[in-house]
Amino acid sequence: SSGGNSSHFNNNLAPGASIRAHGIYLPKLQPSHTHKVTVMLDQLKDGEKPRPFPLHFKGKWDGDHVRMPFSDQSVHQAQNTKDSFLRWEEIERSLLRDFKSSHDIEKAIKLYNPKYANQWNFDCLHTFFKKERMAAELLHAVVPKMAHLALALPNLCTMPLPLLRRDTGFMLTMSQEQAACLLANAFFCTFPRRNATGPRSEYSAFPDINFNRLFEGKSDRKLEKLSAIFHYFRQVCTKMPTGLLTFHRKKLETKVEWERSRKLLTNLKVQSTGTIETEGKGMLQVDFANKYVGGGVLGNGLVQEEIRFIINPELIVSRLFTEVLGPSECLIVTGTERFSNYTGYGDTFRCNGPHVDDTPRDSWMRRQTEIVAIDAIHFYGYVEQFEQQKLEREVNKAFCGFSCPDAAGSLPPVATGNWGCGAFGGDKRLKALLQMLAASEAGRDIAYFTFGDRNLEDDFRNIHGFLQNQDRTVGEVFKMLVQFRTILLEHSPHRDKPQLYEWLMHKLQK
Ligand code: AR6
Repeated sequence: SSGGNSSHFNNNLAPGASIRAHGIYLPKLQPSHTHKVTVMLDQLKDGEKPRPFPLHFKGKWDGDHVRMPFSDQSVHQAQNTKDSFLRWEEIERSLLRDFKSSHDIEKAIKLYNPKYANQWNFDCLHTFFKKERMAAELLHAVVPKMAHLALALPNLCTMPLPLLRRDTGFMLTMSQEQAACLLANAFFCTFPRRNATGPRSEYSAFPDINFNRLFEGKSDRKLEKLSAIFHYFRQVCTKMPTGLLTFHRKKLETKVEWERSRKLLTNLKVQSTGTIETEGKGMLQVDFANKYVGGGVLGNGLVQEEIRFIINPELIVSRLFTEVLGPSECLIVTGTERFSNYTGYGDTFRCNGPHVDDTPRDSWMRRQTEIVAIDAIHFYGYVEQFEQQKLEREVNKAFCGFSCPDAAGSLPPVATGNWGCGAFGGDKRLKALLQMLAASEAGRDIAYFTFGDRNLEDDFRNIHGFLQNQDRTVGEVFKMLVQFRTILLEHSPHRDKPQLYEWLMHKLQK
């Protein structure tokens, strides 16, 4: 095919210039063999909580579904006698207590997790409640409501939740209320079989979901995270949001032959100020993910992905059912709401009060916030990034995230930035080009946020303009990247290291 991509941006739009709202046509929401919907569709009403579907729980206790804590198969063997207890009954008894201090939260959780009573510590949670100005109010007004929300699980999540397994394209649509209920259960650590660690545990290929790790140890980062988590629960326990969320595990179906692609480059807007989540409103927003989605969100991690999961906590629900991502897979989550403001990054991250999200909803009642989790390769050196296999892996991963072959209408731009170039050690200039190729192949423009890097802003804008003016194709540029490795390997250590963009411009000068 030839180029002629329709584009959202004029080349090099001035910062702040407005971009056309996208006009994607959404088909009617209906379940299929690859799309589970856990609410009653014929009774959806704007502003009203969706009703769960089916009316009564149909149990599934197997390797294809989330093992629910209220299942009658979730039992706990007493130590001395042969008696067994329904774990859910213990959970109910335990959570219907008075929470006088954070120690009662610890006691409650340990009661139905006796195996871990000596392993888990709740030091961070206790520190949080000691420091928190609103501690008393949280304990008497919010925590009991969270407990009730957790205990509503058998009535709210009546459909067995499929595990989104490796290499299966699958969609799961649920209500924000169901997500809140699942998160309340994660907070109170009720999910069975999710605590064992080690390669042979049943869920070793899944991220962890119970919150115990967030409560332990001494960590200023976790204190900030807890603050955001309680913003979320305070909000949903006061006024439950009424929208829907979709989790879509997506796999690249047809391989792109990158060297042969004749697509032209789409448009780019690059700026050194702004963030993906704020300035990228209405666009497809990239999550610089771990293959275990959410990465260290329940531990000490606090970079781009973890921050996003903490301010949009409904993203954390994906950890319940999303198996580790394979090399050409991604997870797209649509509809999550932001509940916290923040400043800083990493150690300087501060949760800065509640956030009111007024993002409009689409015809599926989802907030129009589409986030795509793509995990880059963790690199430790420069040259290896240009190995053809690795270039292909990265560009395929990005293309899996950006492409939307069935969409009618023009796709919104991709809001991204230095994907894979922080914790994962990638080279920004290379990753910018690879994402540009993936977006061009997918026919979408890019809004690229360099996160304060002014040189990158100029350099990327220049090289993109240069290539676009010459009508260079995706295939031509990709081939040049492959070639650059030879240049790197051949260059004499006594001379300056060849610079990717300079070399490209030199080679392609017409
Ligand atoms: N908007 C735009 N750019 C940003 C933003 C933002 N909100 N936040 C950061 N950046 P990093 P990775 C820029 O390190 O290298 C997590 O633990 C900033 O320049 O989060 O792909 C995951 O779970 C930053 O240096 O992504 C994975 O385990 C750069 O983006 C791992 O980190 C990269 O952000 C992924 O690491």
